[in-house]
Amino acid sequence: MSFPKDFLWGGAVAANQYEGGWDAEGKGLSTADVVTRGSRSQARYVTYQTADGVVHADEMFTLNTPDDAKFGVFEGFDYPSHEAVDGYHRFKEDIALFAQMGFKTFRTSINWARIFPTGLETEPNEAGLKFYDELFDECNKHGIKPLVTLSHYETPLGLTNAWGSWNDPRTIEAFLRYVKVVGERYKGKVEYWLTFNEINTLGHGGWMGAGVPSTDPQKLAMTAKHQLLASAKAVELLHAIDANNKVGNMIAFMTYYPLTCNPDDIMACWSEMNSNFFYCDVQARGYYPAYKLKEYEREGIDIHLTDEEKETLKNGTVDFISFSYYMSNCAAKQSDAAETSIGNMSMGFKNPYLKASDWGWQIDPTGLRYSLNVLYDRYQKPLMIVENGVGTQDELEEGDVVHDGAHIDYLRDHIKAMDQAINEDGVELWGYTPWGCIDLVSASTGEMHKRYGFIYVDYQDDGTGEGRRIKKDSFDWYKNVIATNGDDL
Ligand code: BGP
Repeated sequence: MSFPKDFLWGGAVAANQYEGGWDAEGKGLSTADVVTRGSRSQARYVTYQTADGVVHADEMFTLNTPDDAKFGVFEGFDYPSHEAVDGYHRFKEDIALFAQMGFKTFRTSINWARIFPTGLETEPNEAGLKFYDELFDECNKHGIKPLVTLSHYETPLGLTNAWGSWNDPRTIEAFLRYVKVVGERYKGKVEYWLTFNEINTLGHGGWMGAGVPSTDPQKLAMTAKHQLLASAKAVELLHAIDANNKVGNMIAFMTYYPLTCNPDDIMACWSEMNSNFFYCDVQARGYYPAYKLKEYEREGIDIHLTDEEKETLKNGTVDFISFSYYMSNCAAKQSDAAETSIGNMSMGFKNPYLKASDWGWQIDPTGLRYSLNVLYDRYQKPLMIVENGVGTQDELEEGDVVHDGAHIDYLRDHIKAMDQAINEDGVELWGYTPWGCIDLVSASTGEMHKRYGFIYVDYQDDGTGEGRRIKKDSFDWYKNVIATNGDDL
């Protein structure tokens, strides 16, 4: 067992799931701020009003709103991102706890709407910039390198209301204005950047990743093109601002296995894997892959890719590839025999060899080793695992203890798989930031009781609790993992 000497152990959160302070000090609304709480059986809804004055709440993943829809916050709905776990006021306490665990890096996002409240302004909001100055200073003070996602499901809502957000190419310019401001402001404080969180979720609908209230394939293809161009330009821009900057992409890697050795299932699996690879192919290789262009052609989709845009994609390839990994799934052309399996924004068939979490996500450490190899072999670029973990319902017991053995078991097995990928297979892996290192609001359900953290936060789904931070059993376990650089699991 040996991890590289300067391996970046840490943890990850996102602004909208961690900070709260939704309207603090000039912050505008982001797309996450109009998404209601859901539950395991009830999906999350997005709120908006139509010209006739009627308020609507439609399902986030299948959203197709009328053209006159204006998105906003309406009374009578519960919006979990508004308070989240109050990181906005408590980040110093939290970073001190991360430092106790020995974090080398901390992944969080900048909430774009703190800096440009509607996305349309030409001058940034100084209070928002100052907040992240303090946050990054606090990290650096403890020797923790910030790993910053520029866009993690929190596009300024003003862009959606003005012109349909990322479906419109003007959003590329708005984004680059923001990237320039934060790149220059945090020069010397932030060296590791990620462009769009899980950019491939655009394959499942436009709201979460892009604030586009549509599932129309032509619109989603244009939205994807605009984000891919913006990502490439952001890479160039951040390199120009500081040659030390390292800029990565971020994809949700949903490993698929063929359900059977039926060649039709192999092809179904290949096609599912391509939906993982497509965005990464463009961001890492600098051009649209042939299989995607043919798919667009078949479906009558035209993305009007110009020579200049091709050049932009070529010049803005990423320095490293980052991804989230939670689970694997099986693919089949069709199967009446197997049960379906849900997952991190993916659907598939159940794998009889795997167990699943309480939320049905199939647990598969070997799938992580496989994924690391597949990605490294395909792109030959350094990798970072920037999300990994299992959501559980943890109990705060008397005496302020939380026995979260399920987290420890999950993470231990996945770290072993990383070790094998590095030491037996030769994969270059820079770092590991397990998801929700402190409990936070779930992205898919908005619930508090789906917990990933090393640190328990005593907020409950009904909004009760004081937000106290309590170390779980996994806190000391992970501290020791980092102290021994992965030798003692
Ligand atoms: C990823 C997102 C995160 C995060 C995680 C866990 O898709 O990037 O924001 O929340 O999944 O998902 P959930 O919160 O739904 O359990």
